[in-house]
Amino acid sequence: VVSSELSISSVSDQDAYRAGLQPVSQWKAYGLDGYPAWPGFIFIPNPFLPGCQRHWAKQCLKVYPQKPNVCNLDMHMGAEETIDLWGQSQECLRNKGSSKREPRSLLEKLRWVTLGYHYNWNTKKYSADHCTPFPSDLAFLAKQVAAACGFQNFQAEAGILNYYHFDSSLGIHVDESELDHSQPLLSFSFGQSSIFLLGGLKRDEAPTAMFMHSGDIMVMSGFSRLLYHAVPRVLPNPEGTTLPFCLEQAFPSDLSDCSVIEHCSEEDWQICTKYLQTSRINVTIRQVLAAGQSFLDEPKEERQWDATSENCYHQEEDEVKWHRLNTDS
Ligand SMILES: O=C(O)CCC(=O)C(=O)O
Repeated sequence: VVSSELSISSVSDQDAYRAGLQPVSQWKAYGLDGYPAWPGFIFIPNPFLPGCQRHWAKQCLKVYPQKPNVCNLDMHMGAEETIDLWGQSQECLRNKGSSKREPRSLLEKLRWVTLGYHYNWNTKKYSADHCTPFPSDLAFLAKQVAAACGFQNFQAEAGILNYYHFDSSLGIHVDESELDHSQPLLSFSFGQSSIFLLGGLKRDEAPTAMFMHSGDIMVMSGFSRLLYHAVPRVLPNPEGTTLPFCLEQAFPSDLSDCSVIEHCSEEDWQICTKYLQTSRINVTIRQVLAAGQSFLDEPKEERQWDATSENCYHQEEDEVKWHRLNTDS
């Protein structure tokens, strides 16, 4: 692991604060020995201000799953049934004990949400005719992080939110559907921890394993933008507590009006706590098109959004086939 330089002067302390982040001068950033330093892979251990992760975790559970955003449940439920996942799940989550046999709330059945240009899991493409407004608070957060990593012109155009439980994993893949690979892919994690595997340009190259904890940010750019990667394991946070300490910290009492961080009520936070004590949320944010670029004309049938599929690279524990891990062990 090697230290990585950040572009401290690209983000004012006020803009960092507005996004719920520490001043960039206080962040730590690391790269991996043997990988190009910039543009490359950058790991930033939790740079959020105390209490501010709560806002992002709550948005991922209460706000971003709402229409017009798209989620896996839309694939086999009617539109009116998925309108208010939060409202429909509150009671169930609030009363949840520790038994695995209790019925799962809709929020616990959520596997992914897409934002902006909605990723089509079947065609593995984005298209101009399936796009909804990207949440402005998340776009603002992404802009600050990208700028701190040296990407001043990053535009948040697509987001994929992955919702994990202790038995979930994410299969090996490359994020190559975006048409502009010169912009980074930003990844934010909240809740329980995970193991992240960063592989090579070829599927069978030995990966580097690293922990990702709540609040950690990962930036894949340059050479590492098209590296294979996967999440084979979700783990309880290393502090051994219900929630990691950084999520227990109370909201700052002095949030100014210009902040995109909103106060999270105790009632809402109790629901989030119930969810996050056994779950991890990962948000990846991508720029799809280069400035001035448009989607190339594609055959009509490929452009149509297939609402029947739930395909994605999520896997249940029993299905995971770890070619590398199997052959290594
Ligand atoms: O959950 C993670 O940490 C990785 C997510 C990811 O690889 C993706 O959404 O493409």
